[in-house]
Amino acid sequence: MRKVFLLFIAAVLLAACPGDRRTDESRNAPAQTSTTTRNPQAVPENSTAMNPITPPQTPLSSATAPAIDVQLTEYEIRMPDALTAGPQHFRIANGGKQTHNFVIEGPAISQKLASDLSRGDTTELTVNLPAGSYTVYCPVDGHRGKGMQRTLVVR
Ligand SMILES: [Cu+2]
Repeated sequence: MRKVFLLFIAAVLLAACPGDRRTDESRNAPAQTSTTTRNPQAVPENSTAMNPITPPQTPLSSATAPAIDVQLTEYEIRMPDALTAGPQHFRIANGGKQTHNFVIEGPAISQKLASDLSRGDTTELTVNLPAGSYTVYCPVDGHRGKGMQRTLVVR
């Protein structure tokens, strides 16, 4: 019986002492782990994730945003009436049945697609447009006189 009591007391003492140490350790441990886990996970990963994302977005948006859709049909050219001066990127699609082309003539430039667009074809043309009034038309056959001509104002 005495051995049992001694073991019981010893067990209580052992349990009490580590219990105090555990509380001391637990007070220090969570504070260290929380600060150490927050620093490497939250701050550097977010900062490194933000850095590579933002630089590609700027050149992509600046290169994609100015794209101007142009639709060529019988016998009409659908595109904006006014544009901002500077380099403009046209995405020209032949949405009609016949072959078409795209000419833009202005104070300083005259551009034409190197080859005609067959039905369903799409091509892209980048032109640096100074401010002024431009004429856009289709030079194929008599398309220009049938309606494939319009005025473009660049400011
Ligand atoms: Cu045409």
